[in-house]
Amino acid sequence: MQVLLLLAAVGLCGAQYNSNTQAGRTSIVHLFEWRWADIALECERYLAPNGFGGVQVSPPNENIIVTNPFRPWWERYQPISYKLCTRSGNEDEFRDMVTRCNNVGVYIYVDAVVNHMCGAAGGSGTHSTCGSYFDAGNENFPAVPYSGWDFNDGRCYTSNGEIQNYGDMYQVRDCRLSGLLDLAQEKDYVRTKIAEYMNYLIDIGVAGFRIDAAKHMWPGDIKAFLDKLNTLNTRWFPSGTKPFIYQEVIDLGGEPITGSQYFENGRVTEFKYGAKLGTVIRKWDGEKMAYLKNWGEGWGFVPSDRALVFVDNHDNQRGHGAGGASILTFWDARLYKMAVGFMLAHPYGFTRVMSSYRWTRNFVNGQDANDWIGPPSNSDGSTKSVTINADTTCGNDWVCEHRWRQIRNMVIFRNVVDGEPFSNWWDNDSNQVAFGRGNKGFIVFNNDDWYMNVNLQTGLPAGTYCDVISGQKEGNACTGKQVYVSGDGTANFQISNTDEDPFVAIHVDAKL
Ligand code: QV4
Ligand code: CA
Repeated sequence: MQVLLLLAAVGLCGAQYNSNTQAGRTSIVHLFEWRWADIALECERYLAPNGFGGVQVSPPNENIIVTNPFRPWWERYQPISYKLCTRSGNEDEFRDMVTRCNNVGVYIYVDAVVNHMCGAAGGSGTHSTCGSYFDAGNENFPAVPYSGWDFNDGRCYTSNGEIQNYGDMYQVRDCRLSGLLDLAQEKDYVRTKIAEYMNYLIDIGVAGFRIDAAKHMWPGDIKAFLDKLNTLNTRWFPSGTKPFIYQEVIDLGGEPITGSQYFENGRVTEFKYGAKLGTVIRKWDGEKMAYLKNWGEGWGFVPSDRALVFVDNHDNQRGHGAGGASILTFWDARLYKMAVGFMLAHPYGFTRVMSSYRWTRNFVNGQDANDWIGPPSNSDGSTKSVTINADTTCGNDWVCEHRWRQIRNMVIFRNVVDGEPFSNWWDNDSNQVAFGRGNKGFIVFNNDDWYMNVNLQTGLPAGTYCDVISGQKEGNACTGKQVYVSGDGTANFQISNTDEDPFVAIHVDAKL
């Protein structure tokens, strides 16, 4: 009995690593800067029918309005209060989105910006997305309320109050990140305000959180506010379910702050993943796909069940944050599809797909001077809706990578092979590689500069399979290439290095 009580207690306080996605749904998509009304529609018309498990939404809480430059995307990382109104919509629209997405089994993950408030130079007034008054210079945010006592100034010892040296973990946690007013999470009052905000969202029905700038908070302080959280809304989730937590900790090695310091709270973003995969697929630094044989922990990544993985994110697709030039994005579509395909086929980590908007880049000395440009918007700054073209792609400069056939079909592939082991690896000691997932799926890449023609053991039952990259199964036919698996599980694969997409993927749900 005592043991049972103890286990129950551990269960209630313990960290949340499970994504809370429905069984058979294994990925989430970040619908960066989308309006709540558009996300609700997308859950119903596209994400649910195609097996997506959830959506990471942009920060829903009130933020500063920045007009110079005009309405940059990053103004949403400068909170003014925890009221739910932003360019994505108001509280009613947020509630409607959560309800409608949850009702079709696609869950909502909120980007929680709780390390800081707006920048110190944010001024005073009501230039905020719900019109709440604030005074950044005096650290006064009456709509929370937070006042000067609630910030870390007394704990930061750098000359200008900024983080100056990432080699000093005290600075990184207690000083200002890019001038952003740094909240004192060691105060119970601040912990309580953060937990009240998160609980408000939990009660509406969200399934988890990305913890923004987790690296800039002490793991124990994060634990303290997470311990105050409710379990999820029982209208959609089993009673006692804890929110999924993934913490943004950029750990590329070489700093005192590591991802593993945050495991007690939940998963961490594994930034080495996209940086390395981009390097390999670009064939930089002498890398080749054959080296991916031991991808995952073998590359020095955090354990698979502690990792949230992605090829690119909203920061490093435009040169912010970490990863550098190797990061693949929709701008390099051919290589990007291969990278996302590899990620979704490989068992390592919990996967997040990026969905972006297009902007006009302006490279000055290798840096994009337009890295600030916000979402497609009207002249009054309001965000444009996501229109859907006849061919199912998106209009109004929304890229909708998650709707690209190759990516969408690999999201489905990952669902089909869920739980199956990494198997039947093959490589040519160069950039032609293949691997399977038990007897459910198989994928083959040709990233060399010559034709590929090989017979490989797939592990799959005999039959004719539709390649889900060049097409898919529709009715009783394939719209793209076909692959014939013989009785011994082998199949012939021919992939030209000049193919639009030089990779092939088959799985048991796309068998004729
Ligand atoms: C400017 C100067 C500062 C000066 C300050 C004075 O540059 O030197 O001290 O004014 O007030 C914006 C501007 C930045 C400006 C700052 C404050 O870009 O120039 O400082 O506002 O006004 C996003 C953007 C940032 C942006 C921030 C807030 O990337 O450029 O800053 O939003 O609007 C590290 C962290 C990691 C972080 C990553 C980008 O470890 O946690 O950098 N990633 C997350 C988010 C990211 C977000 C933040 C954290 C902050 O993913 O999108 O930053 O919430 O690696
Ligand atoms: Ca901090």
